[in-house]
Amino acid sequence: MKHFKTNVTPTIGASFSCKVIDVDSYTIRFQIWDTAGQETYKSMLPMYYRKANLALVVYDITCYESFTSLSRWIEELQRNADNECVICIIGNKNDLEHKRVVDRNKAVQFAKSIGALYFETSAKTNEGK
Ligand SMILES: Nc1nc2c(ncn2[C@@H]2O[C@H](COP(=O)(O)OP(=O)(O)OP(=O)(O)O)[C@@H](O)[C@H]2O)c(=O)[nH]1
Ligand SMILES: [Mg+2]
Repeated sequence: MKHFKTNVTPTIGASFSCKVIDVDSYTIRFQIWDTAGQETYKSMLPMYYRKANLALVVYDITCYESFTSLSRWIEELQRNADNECVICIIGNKNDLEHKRVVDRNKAVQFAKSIGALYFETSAKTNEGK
């Protein structure tokens, strides 16, 4: 297992990675842009998601403010992204269940209300990978 780093620095601008997976007889090549969450980089965002097929909008289940700010990010996304873009909300850090402040059902309902998918993950334990 890869070592999970806790002292990571915030993303600057955006970073790119690629993931190839085989599904049945198809090979799917994901081109993934991880954009920076900091306000300073906000104006750069549309150039990364304008032609995107899928957007993963990640919040922290231990930080209520990250949940309430989802609607702001999603409005922005819907204004600029392709109509066909699938939106998926991710509740991350679910290894910290004891610190959870966002009720899972509430998050599921919110996702449903905007026609988004919903998953919970942990970048630390790889859950929901
Ligand atoms: N326990 C736990 N900590 C996490 C998890 N994911 C990220 N972290 C920690 O949360 C902090 C922020 O993580 P980042 O990956 O920098 O978050 P980010 O959303 O990419 O931030 P920006 O790059 O500024 O947009 C770091 O200290 C990480 O180690 C997780 O699943 N579980
Ligand atoms: Mg980052």
